[in-house]
Amino acid sequence: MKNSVLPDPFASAREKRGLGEMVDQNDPVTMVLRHKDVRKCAHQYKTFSSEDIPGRIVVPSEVNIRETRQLPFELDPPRHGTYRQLLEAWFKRPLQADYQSILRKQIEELIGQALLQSQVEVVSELALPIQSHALTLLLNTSHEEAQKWISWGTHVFRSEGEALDGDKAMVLYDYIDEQIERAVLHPGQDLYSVLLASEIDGRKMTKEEVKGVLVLTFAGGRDTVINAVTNAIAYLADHPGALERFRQEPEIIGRAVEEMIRYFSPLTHMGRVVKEDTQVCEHAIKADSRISLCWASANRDPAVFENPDEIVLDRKINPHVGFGFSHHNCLGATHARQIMKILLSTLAEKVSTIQILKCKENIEMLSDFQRKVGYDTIQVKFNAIK
Ligand code: EMZ
Repeated sequence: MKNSVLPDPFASAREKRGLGEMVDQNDPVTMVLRHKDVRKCAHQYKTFSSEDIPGRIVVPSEVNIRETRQLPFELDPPRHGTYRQLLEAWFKRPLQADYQSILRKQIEELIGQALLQSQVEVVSELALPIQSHALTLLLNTSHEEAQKWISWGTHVFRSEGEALDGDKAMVLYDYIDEQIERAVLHPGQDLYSVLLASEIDGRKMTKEEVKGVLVLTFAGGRDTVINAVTNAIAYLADHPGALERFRQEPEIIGRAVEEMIRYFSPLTHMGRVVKEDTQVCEHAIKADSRISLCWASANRDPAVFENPDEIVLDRKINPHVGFGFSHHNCLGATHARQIMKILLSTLAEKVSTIQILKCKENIEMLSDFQRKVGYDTIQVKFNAIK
C-alpha cells in the first residue's frame, strides 16, 4: 500500500540540526530529534521538567481542557518516584498467568467475531474494543464497563478531526468522579478502591490524586494502544509472510512487538517545560519555553538503528524509546506489550491473510512535519486458516 506521507518525516531535520520547530496553540515547541539527545534530555529532569501547569507537557497542550494533574506522569523526581512506586506492582499484574489467560480469551473472542464478518472496520470494531475490554482487566473493574468506554470513541480528549474537545473530556472526568464516589461507598478490588485505601507520605491518597492516576490510565493508553493494534493489522495485511513466520517461529513474537512499537511509535513525542536558559544541539533554549522528546524520530535514528525505516521482525538490539525513557517510562507498558503479544499470536493461530478494502490514514500535523500515526478508518477482510 502506498503511503501518503514520508516514512520518516523527521529524517532531514534530524540529520541537519537535530531539532524541529512546531507551533502549538501559541506555545511553541522545539522538538528534539536525535536518539542520543532525546535520552540525554529525558535524564535532565531539573532542566526539562514534567511538572508545570497540568496539561502543558502534552503536545498538543491540554491546559485548556484539564485541571487535574495526571499522576505520576506530571511530576518530577523525587515526588514522581513516590507515586510510581505505589503503582508499580499493580501495573505489573499483566505478567500474571491468569491475567494473560483472560486477556487472551477477550482477544480470541473479538478476532473470532471479526472472522465471521465479510468486512471489519479495524479501528472501531476491533482495536477500540480490544483496548476497552483489556482496560477492564487493568482496572480490575466490571467487564460491562467496556461498552460505555467504547461509546466514547478512540480518544477521550479529542473529537473526530482531532480537535481538543473540552465537553468530551468532561464526560471522562464526571465518570471518574462517579466511580471514585462509588468506591468510597462500596470499596472493592478495583484500582479506584485500592488507591483510595493506599497511603502516600503517611496519609491517605486524596480523591484528586486518585483521579489523576485514573485520568492518565484512561487517556494515555487509549489512542496509543488503538494505533498500535491498528498499525499492526495493516502491516500484517501488507506483509502476509509475517503471520506465517509467527507460526513457524513463535519465539520471535516478543521481539516483533518491540520492533512494531519502535517503528509505529504510537506516541509521537512528549513535552517538557524548560526551567532555565539552556542549550540543545548548540541551539539556545529559553526558560519557560517547551521542548519535546520526539520518540518517533529517535526511533528512526540511523545512528542507532540499521535499516530504520524497515520493520525487522526479529531485530536483536532494539533500544527504542517508544515507551519513553528514563524516569518517565510508560506505566502501562507491561499491559500494552501483553495486548500486542497476544494479538500477534492469536492472529497467527487463526488468520491466514488480511485484505485491506479501504482505508484513510490518520496524519498528525506538526507544523513542518506530517506524520502517519495510524488510521482514521481501515476496512479489512480477515481470512481464516482453513
Ligand atoms: C496524556 C498522554 C500520556 C494525555 C503517556 O502519554 O497521552 C495522551 O494521549 C493524553 O491525551 O492526557 O495522558
